[in-house]
Formats: sequence, structure tokens, C-alpha cells
Amino acid sequence: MTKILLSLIIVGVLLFGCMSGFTQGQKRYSSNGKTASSGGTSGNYIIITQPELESSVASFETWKHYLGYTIEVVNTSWITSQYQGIDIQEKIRNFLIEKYNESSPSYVLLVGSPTSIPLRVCYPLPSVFSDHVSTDYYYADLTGEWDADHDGYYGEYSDDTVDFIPEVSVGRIPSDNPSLVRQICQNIIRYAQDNGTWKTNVLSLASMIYYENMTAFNWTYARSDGATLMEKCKSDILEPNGYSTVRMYEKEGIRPSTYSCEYPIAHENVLTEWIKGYGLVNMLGHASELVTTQFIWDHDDGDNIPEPTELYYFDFLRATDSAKLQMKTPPIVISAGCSQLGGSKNIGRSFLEAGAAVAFVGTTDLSYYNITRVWRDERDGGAFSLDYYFISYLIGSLQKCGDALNNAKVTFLNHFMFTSYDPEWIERCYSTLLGYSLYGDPALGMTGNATDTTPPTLSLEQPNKYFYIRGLPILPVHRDVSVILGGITVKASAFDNETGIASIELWIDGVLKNVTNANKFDWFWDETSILQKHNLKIIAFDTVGNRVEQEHVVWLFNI
Ligand SMILES: [Ca+2]
Ligand SMILES: [Ca+2]
Ligand SMILES: [Ca+2]
Ligand SMILES: [Ca+2]
Repeated sequence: MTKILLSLIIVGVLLFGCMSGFTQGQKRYSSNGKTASSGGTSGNYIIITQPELESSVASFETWKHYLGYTIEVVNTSWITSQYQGIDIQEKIRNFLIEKYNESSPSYVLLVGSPTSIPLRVCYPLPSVFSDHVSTDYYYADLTGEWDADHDGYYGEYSDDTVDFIPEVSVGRIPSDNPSLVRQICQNIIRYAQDNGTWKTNVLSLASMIYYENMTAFNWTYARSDGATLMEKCKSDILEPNGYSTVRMYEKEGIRPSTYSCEYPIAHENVLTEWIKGYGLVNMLGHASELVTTQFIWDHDDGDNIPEPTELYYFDFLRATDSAKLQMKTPPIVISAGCSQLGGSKNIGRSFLEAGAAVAFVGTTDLSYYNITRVWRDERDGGAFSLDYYFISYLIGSLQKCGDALNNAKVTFLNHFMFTSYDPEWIERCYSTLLGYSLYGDPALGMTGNATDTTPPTLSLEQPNKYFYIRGLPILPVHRDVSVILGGITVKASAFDNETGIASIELWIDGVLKNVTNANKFDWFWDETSILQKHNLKIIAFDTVGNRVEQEHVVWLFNI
């Protein structure tokens, strides 16, 4: 195992004073009369993509339309040419504000990496410009004034008036690669179309966060075990809703987790279980952009105080593991550690691009613990509670990922925000609300949609019962054959009304000649043949694997 020392902290903020009157289960996140969809499969859905990625989202668009959404696909070139704003972020947001006023869309999907469709960088503490947090929430709260004082620093406490109540659910497909975007869309469709019992299996991965008597950053911490969160999710949400769990907790070191679990948390155990197929992975450990870690009190010098030389971090998951965890129906993942969606390359992006996760909830920045530095249950606040409420809304209330995250944030806003001016608390609350983000479809839920069992329609457009010379149709042939002199372009197209076309294959005499992921292809056939008979076969698949095929006999003379 690699020994790494990370300067990562989960520290926190919570105001106990605002807990009175707390109740679980606020279903909708809007308090101003506008309500967002939280369960149905209708409403307006906007995809903002880049011109070169538009064809990659075609099957996704077909599928959303089939589910009943009114879907609109726009690209960033069009937005930047049509809308005012000082940068691309503001132009996108101005477009969304117009849409919000026109038709109150429920969902917005950004298709592009953080480099090509940038997040908004915010500065929670006015005049502390070294401290910033990047956010996609800028595209969700469409009524707040993100730079009310027009100083170019967004999301400042007091100077600006971000209201933190989202008007839409936002998700992001964090890739600029056309084939990877297509693959991510297909994974989303397959996940949603699958009603297998594997989706009710949850993998719960937790490390120790702090040990008793530990001092860091001028604070002394109480013992904090991430397993406490996992056990609360299990007993409050997962078990009552018929979900089963496989748990991995810290069993190494001199003060391991006291909770029982199925396996000790360890890199190899995580990989072995992950690939078996889970509907949801909930994980918590000290983390960075590229790794999630165990935190082990290895030995003690006798003073019963964990000191830096006695503490070790070991990765239990790395961004590079994604290549080994590629699956047809990967899980929804939430990770409550630091920075898992930070920067432009991170574990969330790696996992979506490789097909190791279908959705990934994490934060772009530090993940903050609560002010008591102990987490007993969801009323204690901090990032643990955000995780808990996400799971609660996703599974307990059957909400979609984007709605569940929005509602978890509004719950945080209503119960765990600072109530008086304190720079540290402000920074931590703002960072939690701004930093937590969703990679994936905001309208993806845990439960399956109506299953697509209908095969695509398929058409061989050329050759198609003609006599051709050098590719030109000369005369119709009144039998189910074509006669061809010279080379010819084989043309086919397919259409699927439910989940969209995944691929079309061309086989000639039993040999695969061409595969496309688009819904049509042109392929030039130019092989030597002295009036020989050939069998052409085209096969089309929709995204969930329904197939249709068509055959055609040709006589080819081509030297
Ligand atoms: Ca708002
Ligand atoms: Ca400002
Ligand atoms: Ca010691
Ligand atoms: Ca179909």
C-alpha cells in the first residue's frame, strides 16, 4: 500500500441553536411558490452541449422524449452568439433565466468538462480573495444576484445576494470526448431501464475521520467514525425501504471501527465488491481530487494521543481504478470526502468517463465537518448530514438525483446555516452549499423506467433491388436482389423511438465490415468480385440491446 500524507481535513460547522423545530422530509426545495419536479417523468429538460457533442446526446434526447419530457438541446456557440454576459457562464445563465421565466424547466444537463463549460468561481468571504470555491449551483439558483455589487467577485457573503434556493436541478456530463459522452448517455439509459434487484444493493464504504484526542488546525477532535453515517443511513433509510447493504469499515490500526461490517475497508476489497454491481455506493473518507483514503492510527507512543507520525493514509479508491471497474450498468455514487469533483480532472470524471459510475455526487472543494466535531445523527449537520439527506430524498422519497441533492442542500440551508457573522462558519456553509455537485443526469432516479422491448426500425437504402452501374441506380429489379457493376456506397439508416440507436452493423458474407454508433451510415464497398453472389446483412441495436436485422442478396461485378 502507498503511504501518503494528505493535508486534508473534514472540519466543520454547525449551529446547534437552529436545530429546534427540525423535521425530516421537506419534499420540495422551492419556497417561493415555484415547485420543481421531484418524482415524475415530465417537464421541460434542457441540454446545453457543445456543437461537436450534439450527435453524442441524440439517443439520450430520444429517450427523454419517450419518457415524456419536453426536451430542448442547445449548444454553447449558439448561446454565446445570442445572449449577453461578461463570460460564457453569465451567457449560459442568462439563457437559463429566460427559459425559467418562459417555461420553468425542471432539469438542466451541462455536457462538457469543467474546462469547456466552466463553473462559476465564488468568493464567500468578501475581500478574502485567496479563498474561493467553484460551483455549478450558479446555473441552479437563477433568481439570486450572484454579483450584486458588480465587483467581479461572485457569491460573496453580504455583498452579493445568492439565495441558495435552486430553481432547476443541474447535472453535468464532465467530458469533451464524443464517444465517451455517447457511452455515458447509454449507461444512464441502461441504468434507468433496468429493474434488477441488484439496484437495491448498496455498498457502504467508510473510513475513520478523526481519532480521540487528536489535535489539528488548533482544534482537538472527538473520535469520528464514518461508519456512524453509514449505520444511520442503513437503519433509517435503506432497510425500511427494502435495500440491502454490504459494509466496509476500518479494521486496521490500534483504534479500529467498533461497528460490525461485512468486510474491512481496503483497496482490493472495494474493487472486488464494486464490480459485482450495486445500485448505489455511499462512501466517506479523507479524500482529494484523485483518491479516497483510509485513515489509520497505526501505533501509539504511550500518551494515548494520535500524532502525525502515528497516523497513515492509504487509498481505498483511486481515479485510476476506473479502468478496472468499467460496467454496463455502473452505480450512482456519493462521496462525502474533500474535492472528489474538484479541478478539471477528478475521480468523479474518471469514473463517469470509464463507465465505473453512472452518476457521482461530491464536492469541488473541502468537505466540512460540523462545529461540534462529532456526528451522532443527521441533526448534527455538516457534510455527513448532506450525504444523509441526499440518500433520504433519493431512496426514502424516490426523488431524482438532482432533486435529491437540491433538497438536501435546502435542508442544510434551513437547519445548519450560520445565524450570526463568523467568517469561518460562513466560509464552511457557503463551501458546502456551493461545492456539492452532481455529475450525471439530474433526472436519474434509483427506480427503473418503463422498459423498452421494442426493436428499432431499419432500412437498407442502397443497394435496394436495383441494377447499379458505378453506384448509379439504372433499372429496378423485380426480385429481392440487386445487381451491381463497379463499386457502390452501401447506405442504411435506423430509428428507435424509445431508447435511441446504439449501433448499426454491416456484415458481408458473414464478415463484419462496418459499425457505426450514429443512426445511419454510408460505407463504400469496393472489392474484387467477378459476378459473385454476396449476402449483405445490416443489424441495428437500440441502447438496451433490442435488435433488428435485414438481409439482401447482391450480384457484384467489380474488377
Ligand atoms: Ca433562487
Ligand atoms: Ca460581488
Ligand atoms: Ca501518541
Ligand atoms: Ca427500442
